Amino acid sequence: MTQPWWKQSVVYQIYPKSFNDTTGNGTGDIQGIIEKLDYLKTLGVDVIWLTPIYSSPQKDNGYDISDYFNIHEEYGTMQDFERLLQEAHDRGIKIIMDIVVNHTSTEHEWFQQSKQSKDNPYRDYYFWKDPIEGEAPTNWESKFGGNAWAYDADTEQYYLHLFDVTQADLNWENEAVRKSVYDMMHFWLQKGVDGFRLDVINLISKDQAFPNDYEGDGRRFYTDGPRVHEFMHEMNQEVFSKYEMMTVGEMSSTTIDNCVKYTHPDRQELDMTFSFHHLKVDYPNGEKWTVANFDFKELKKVLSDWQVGMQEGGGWNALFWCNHDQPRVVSRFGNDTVYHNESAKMLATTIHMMRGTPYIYQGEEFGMTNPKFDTIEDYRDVESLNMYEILKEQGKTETEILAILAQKSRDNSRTPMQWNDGEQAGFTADTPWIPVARNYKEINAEAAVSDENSVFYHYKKLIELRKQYDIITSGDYELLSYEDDRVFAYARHGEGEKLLVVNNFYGDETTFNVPESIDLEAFGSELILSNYDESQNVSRTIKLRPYESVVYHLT
Ligand code: TEU
Repeated sequence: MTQPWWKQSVVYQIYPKSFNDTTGNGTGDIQGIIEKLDYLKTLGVDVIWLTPIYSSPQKDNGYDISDYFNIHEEYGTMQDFERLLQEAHDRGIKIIMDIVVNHTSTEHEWFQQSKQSKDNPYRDYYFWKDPIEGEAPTNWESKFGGNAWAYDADTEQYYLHLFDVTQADLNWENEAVRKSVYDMMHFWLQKGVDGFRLDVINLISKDQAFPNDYEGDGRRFYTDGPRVHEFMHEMNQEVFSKYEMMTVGEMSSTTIDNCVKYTHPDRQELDMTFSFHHLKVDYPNGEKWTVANFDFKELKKVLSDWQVGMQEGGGWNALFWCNHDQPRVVSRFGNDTVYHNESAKMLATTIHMMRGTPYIYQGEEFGMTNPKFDTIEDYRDVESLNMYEILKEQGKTETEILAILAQKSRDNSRTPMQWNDGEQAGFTADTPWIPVARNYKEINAEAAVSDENSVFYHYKKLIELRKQYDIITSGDYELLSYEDDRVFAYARHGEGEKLLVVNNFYGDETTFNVPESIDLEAFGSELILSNYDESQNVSRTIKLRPYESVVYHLT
């Protein structure tokens, strides 16, 4: 069966601010991306996802957009962007843009107009509400801490901001807002971009009664909200359906049912979704801001529920461990010291062999780690800095807070790309906007590219395998090892063939018994991937060394 191209693709996420600085101002830029396209070509990725490069006051590193039609100065010009697109296309690499339309920066012209007066034509581009008994209209909480409504003294009303106070939520009930957004989307598609990643797109439809939430933080009144599928279908019809493109929606606190709806081809909404439940297995009782080990069984269960649920419903997953909001996976679910290479490769195999489209976040391909910052001075992220204050107010000590941030901060993934072992890891000639992680002399792209056993070549191999074995895209997923305390094993079932994927998630030796339901005698088998020099061929009992990971193709 021929698959849409985006099902057989691997996407590479670039966070431009931390990728490669060519001007020496400490911040990455578009020219810096162009310089590294050959590196990405060597890795073999099909698509680049660029996080926001539009004009922005950078309160939330570009997720606060003040002008959707221009490039943020520090990153370069529209000509630079057009060259990047051309150079990428010349190498057979596609580019998708990050579309942030749940909110704009409060410096956006629409908001500047909107706050002028109650009867300004742009007033209804945002949500403005009167105070209730002198207080905010609802008790909803901002995702970055505090109440989600901000008071404007001039017009004596509150506006809604689910994120930072400078990120005002757009009113999607207003047709003019929707029309403006679709026009902007056409602008970028007509330039030739190949698709969109849509930021928190499942939050755009709010319950218009704006109820107080006495059981939670308000999210149930806007997550996968009342009109969201209608809006997504409209967006598809007005925009996506007119181009050969891919779309991936970022879904905050969503459900399998909703993601099936977003991505089932018959419904014509989106191609695939990011969901985050597998990255909450180190949030005990849902609490992110604690130091905690991850719950391994829960990790297997959540990933497997999403694999099976989306498969049965006819939807499609985006597969990922890392992005610019998450800690580095080798520090989180692997071992970033003694078994750095083994565990980074094992984690890569675990996610890439599942059903869906894999995403690699810059630096993940050679095992970048959390930086282990030990002073608040090193942090830059608005969420981390807000939480620092909030945790302090809650009575936590400086040491406790720093330990929490070292594990949970979004800055863990935002430190500069470690290109080589030179000054500032080759990222910049000046002082980087955020410090480089201290381990750059050992962990860097140049070292990885010059070592054929590196994590880099493991990722390259995973991308090649996807092109060679259709079953990686099309096979049905089945979890084989829920009860096992160390092993995450699963099968992919195709017609007359199978993949058997067996991963030891811990630093001790262990064995795995392949369940009788897999009739090993009926198949020939080939070891197609391993993270050790010599791994055994398949047998009923598979012996595994620390973090060992093997993939067998049964035919
Ligand atoms: O993130 C949305 C989101 O809900 C998160 O992953 C967020 O970082 C988390 O809730 C914080 O605890 C997207 C972007 O990826 C993120 O960088 C932006 O800050 C956010 O939207 C607002 O645009």
